[in-house]
Amino acid sequence: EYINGLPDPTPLKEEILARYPRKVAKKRDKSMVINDPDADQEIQANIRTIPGIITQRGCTYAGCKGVVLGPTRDIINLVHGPIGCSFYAWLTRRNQTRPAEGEDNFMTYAFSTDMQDENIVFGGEAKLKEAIREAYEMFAPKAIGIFSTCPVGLIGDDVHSVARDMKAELGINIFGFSCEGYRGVSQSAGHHIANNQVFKNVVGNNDRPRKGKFQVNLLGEYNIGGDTFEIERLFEEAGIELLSTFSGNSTIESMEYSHTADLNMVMCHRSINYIAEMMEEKYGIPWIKVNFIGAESTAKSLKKIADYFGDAELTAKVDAICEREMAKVNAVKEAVKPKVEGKLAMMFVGGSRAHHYQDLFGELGIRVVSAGYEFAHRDDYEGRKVIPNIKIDADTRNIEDLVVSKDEAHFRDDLVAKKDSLEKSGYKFKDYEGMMPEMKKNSLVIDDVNHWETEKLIEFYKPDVFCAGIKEKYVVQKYGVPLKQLHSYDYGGPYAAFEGAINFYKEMQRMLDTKIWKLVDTPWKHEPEIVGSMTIE
Ligand code: CFM
Ligand code: HCA
Repeated sequence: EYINGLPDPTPLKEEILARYPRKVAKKRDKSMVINDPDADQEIQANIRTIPGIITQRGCTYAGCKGVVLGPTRDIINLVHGPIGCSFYAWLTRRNQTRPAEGEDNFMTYAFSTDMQDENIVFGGEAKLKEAIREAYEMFAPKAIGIFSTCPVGLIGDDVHSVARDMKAELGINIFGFSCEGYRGVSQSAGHHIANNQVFKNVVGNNDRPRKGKFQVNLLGEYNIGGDTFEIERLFEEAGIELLSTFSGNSTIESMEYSHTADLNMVMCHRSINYIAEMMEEKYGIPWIKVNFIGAESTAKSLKKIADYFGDAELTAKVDAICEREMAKVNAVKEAVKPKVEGKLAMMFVGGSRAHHYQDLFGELGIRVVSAGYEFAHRDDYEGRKVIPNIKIDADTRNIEDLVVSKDEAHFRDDLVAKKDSLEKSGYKFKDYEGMMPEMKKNSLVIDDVNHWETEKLIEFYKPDVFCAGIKEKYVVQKYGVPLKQLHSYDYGGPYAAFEGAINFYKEMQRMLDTKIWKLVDTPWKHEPEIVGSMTIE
């Protein structure tokens, strides 16, 4: 049965829940929502994955070392732990960088203390100090970050005291992260730890005098497949000075003076909202959400920035850029759209792209039947209300009273109701966009989807394209369904901004306008499936 152009997911959800043990079913039920954008729906998110379930999630170390600090090219990111934690995170994320002639770039290296049994038994601090000295002698970096893996916390090595000692000994900036993999329930805890330490140890260390008229930072953009380069180009043309990106194509110096910005733009809210809020609280820098995935979203985001500054010349430049670029984008879109329109897509990734990429699919008329995040929080899903926020005159405002919707906090309806009068007295409200209010009625939203549910989704919807990561890719493709990696972009990209949209349209045509996937054959299509029974309660 179709409702609103989408198949009714009720039987699918029932089938999935019926196969689980009772307690598991009760839990999963709350993380699977048949969407209704007009209703005030809640979803369960950011909770521990049920043991035994094959999750898509990663660990806290991945969120801290890989995601937030990974793209910093001139900080030596030294991992304190067994070599596997470094090896399996080595150059897998496709975050790109462009150092100027003579500038440091350590991103191609994997720095590790290579912990051995002996260090687990007798402690690894001495080895860590040696590794820091060695890295300093060989590379003379401006800064070193130390990242804790699971055993570090278990044996009690104190990376922070090592960092203090070595900072005193070597005279460079050295800081540690207690980002052991098992902390928290996913990568998300690692983002938070990374944000706190970068804010504490880096931001504000350099009061570089103002250079541009409009100075901004771009937060939560990691230059996967060159996305940041595309956005940087647009800013440059519009006369917006990008001080620092956290952390795609960044330098430590740029982060040190990032507090001199007029405005923070937040692209991936999930991974970096903490720095945005801390900068607002300490330096009075307001932040707005932007989305440069999708041509229309890019134009909208550029206009949002111009609106913020309220400068006629800037607005005119932005308008001209958008008009010129949209003409190019539309020409490709018109060619591709008829070939892919009406197809079905689903996407299960991370904590923001499963939402942002829906704009690109929407532009091509591809229907998103089901989507979800790996580790987002409720606000990333539900956030639909305007969130009141302090602006500029920070010290005359009661910040505590007004900063809402952090993590699990419920929206403050009372403040929303007072929106008009608060605005009159100088508060600025900002849109708090989320996945569910922007998805169609009757689509299926699933948090922390697991391997088995993925298979059920494919059998039920028979999607034309499935978007996820490397762990899902080949299983899905063996079903005869093409999988587009929205993490690494496979070997493609950039997909951000206008040029990125064009690249993505062409990629969708390549993947969807072909019969090749129908030819995929697998043994389980012909041989009977072995159905296991689940009896654990
Ligand atoms: Fe933000 Fe990201 Fe994402 Fe993320 Fe990630 Fe990534 Fe992602 Mo992979 S920071 S939440 S922790 S947009 S690494 S660049 S692709 S899961 S959707
Ligand atoms: C991470 C990084 C990751 C993994 C991608 C994937 C990335 O979570 O540790 O599963 O394909 O984008 O590189 O999200």
